Amino acid sequence: MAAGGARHLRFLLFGVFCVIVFYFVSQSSYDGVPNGPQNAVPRPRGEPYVNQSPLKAAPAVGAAYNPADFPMPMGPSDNGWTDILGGPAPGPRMNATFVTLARNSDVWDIAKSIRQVEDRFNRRYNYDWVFLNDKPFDETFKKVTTSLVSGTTFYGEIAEEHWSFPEWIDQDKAAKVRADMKERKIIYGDSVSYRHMCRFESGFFFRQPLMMNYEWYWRVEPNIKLFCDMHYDPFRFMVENGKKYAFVLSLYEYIETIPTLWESTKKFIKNHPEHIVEDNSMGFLSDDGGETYNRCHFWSNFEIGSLSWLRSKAYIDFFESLDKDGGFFYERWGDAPVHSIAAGLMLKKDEIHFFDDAAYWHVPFTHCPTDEKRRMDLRCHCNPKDNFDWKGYSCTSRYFDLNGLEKPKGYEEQTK
Ligand SMILES: Nc1nc2c(ncn2[C@@H]2O[C@H](COP(=O)(O)OP(=O)(O)O)[C@@H](O)[C@H]2O)c(=O)[nH]1
Ligand SMILES: [Mg+2]
Repeated sequence: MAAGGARHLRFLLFGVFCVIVFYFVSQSSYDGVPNGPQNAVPRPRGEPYVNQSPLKAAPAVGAAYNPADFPMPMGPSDNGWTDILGGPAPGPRMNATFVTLARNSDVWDIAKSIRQVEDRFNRRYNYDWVFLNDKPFDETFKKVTTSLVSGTTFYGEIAEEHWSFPEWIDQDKAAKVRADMKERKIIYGDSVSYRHMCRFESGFFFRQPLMMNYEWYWRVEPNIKLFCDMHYDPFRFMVENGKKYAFVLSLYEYIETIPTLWESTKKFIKNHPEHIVEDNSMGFLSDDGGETYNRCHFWSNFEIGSLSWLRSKAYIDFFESLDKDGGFFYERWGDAPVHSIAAGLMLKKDEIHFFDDAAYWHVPFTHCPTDEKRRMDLRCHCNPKDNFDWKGYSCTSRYFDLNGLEKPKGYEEQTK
């Protein structure tokens, strides 16, 4: 019994000794964990990226290590906080900006769009973002969007003359049209603001004072999705390949919204033959050499394009001719067919580009690259079954045929 008691006492003493040793060892290790130098500041936007991670090689999984050698960034003032950005892509930047027209109430929908555009592309390129509104932007809109954009943000209020009825519009006639379209349940048919929006996007966004600082734009709408990584700079692609206008989705316009748009276009062609280029895309717009419009257009909620082209005399003459005809108010002309007809007639066909890599969704259509390898390479998260490109209501097949482009492998299976 006595020998057993002494053995127990020895075990007890040994146990206490171990606990004390463990306590000191663990205390001394954690005492040394700095939470990053207190004077560290996050990388200011636009400044070169410096890899602030510790140089020590990482220990093997499960091996002992000193936490002080591998400080974790727990807040913006800690070293390594900005490593998550992966650092800006090397190389030149173009004189380009994102542009969004939005209301204050669109803030959470545009936040979703920005997050995706940043994650898939801009976090490594840090292009600016211009926001335009017919009313002043509120503090929440500015705060949220600025926190999400990796480039510099700018906020512009649209002048009244760019968001109102021109004096030659007969208000009674316009009101009757709206009432009639409401009756016929035409989408946005009774909306005044939608008409101002379409006229603004057709004729004024590219000459807003803030936009005059840039040569290239990428239009982003609230509540869109971008499904694939963009490894290269699409603005630079446009510049280096002589492109002026780029799209991802194309389709047929509702004829009820544009019954006389083509008549107005033909009048413009007659009055300004000097603006119609050879080797244009009339074959995309018309099946009978220009007699009638087949309603094909590029969907303008996604666009990458040249602002200088939109500011050219040719484009401005076209917009002013349409604006005088009044169809933005007497019908419900959309900016998509207006931009598309202009691009189709005033740009050479090889100046229009289809951005297959920019996999994209805007309700209700999806562009998802047909080629499986491309989807894997670009870590796309779209379902190829949703791809609209080769369906009957898309005009993208026409664009491919007109330009002699080879359709991607497997497109036939996506036609239904
Ligand atoms: N500031 C402002 N932006 C608008 C207004 N109406 C539409 N927008 C913007 O114009 C773009 C197109 O409008 P949207 O409602 O998405 O039209 P849809 O895509 O044709 O269904 C979006 O970027 C909207 O945020 C408006 O009255 N004021
Ligand atoms: Mg939209």
